[in-house]
Amino acid sequence: MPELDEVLITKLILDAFKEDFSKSLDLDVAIVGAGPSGVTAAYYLARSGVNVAIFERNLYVGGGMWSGGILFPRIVVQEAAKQVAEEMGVSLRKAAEDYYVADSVESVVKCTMAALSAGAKIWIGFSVEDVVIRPYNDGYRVCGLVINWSAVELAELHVDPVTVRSRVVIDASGHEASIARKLVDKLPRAVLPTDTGGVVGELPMWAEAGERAVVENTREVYPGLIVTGMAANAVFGSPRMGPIFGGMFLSGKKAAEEAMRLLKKYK
Ligand code: 48F
Repeated sequence: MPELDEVLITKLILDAFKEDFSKSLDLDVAIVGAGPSGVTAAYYLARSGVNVAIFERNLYVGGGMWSGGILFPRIVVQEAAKQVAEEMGVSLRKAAEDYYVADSVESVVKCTMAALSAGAKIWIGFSVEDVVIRPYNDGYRVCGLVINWSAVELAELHVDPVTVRSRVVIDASGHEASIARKLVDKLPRAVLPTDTGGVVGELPMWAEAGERAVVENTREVYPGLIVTGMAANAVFGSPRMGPIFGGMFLSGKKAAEEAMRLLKKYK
């Protein structure tokens, strides 16, 4: 066996990263966050042949799905979302009328694998710190992401970020709704279709209402920007729902459908 060459290993990593990452610089759809809603959206988009990538701040995917409820690694999925979960390969066990239970670790792995196998790209360790805008009608349209290494963000170093172009952006950043918030903070004239015109913030727990709302709230909230998952409920001021995940899967699927519709509009 030849001696292993550390410098060659380094070069192979650099070359492969450059080749693959270059393909994510000009996207149809860029998704912020690899939680259940973002990964589900990526799966349905990639399955339809859309060039889609997720940018995830953590070094791992899955967002809040790993931990089930209070670290008991099981999640609950209701009947309405059974088909979506199973399409991504998640095994569901009927636990009560209309309620199914799944292993949270298996759920993260299967949903992620479904998205990757369909052709989505997932970039970990990247923080999305801003969006790109261009004039559109009387205001602007979101048409890309401004990204930096999460390590740079954590170290609070002054390092200029880089840019990804994207015809549509999906904010799947969870409870933070970090992208919608950034937009209204930076563009005081940006009015979202909410009661306050801004990000309202999520309400306390009410599973039934939260699960219903998360699907209804999944939509374009500013030209080129769709919200999904808990980000959608945070934007519209709807309740949280705890460790029931059907709404996240259904919201991710709806975000993909909305993005497909917008891709016809934003050529
Ligand atoms: O929080 P998260 O899992 O969002 P979700 O898809 O699902 C919510 C559920 O997990 C659960 C719940 C329902 O059952 O209430 O909480 O709505 O995943 C959001 C991901 O986005 C990443 C974050 O690290 C997490 O993995 N994220 C947030 N802001 C950024 C980001 C950012 N600015 N840049 C990159 N990633």
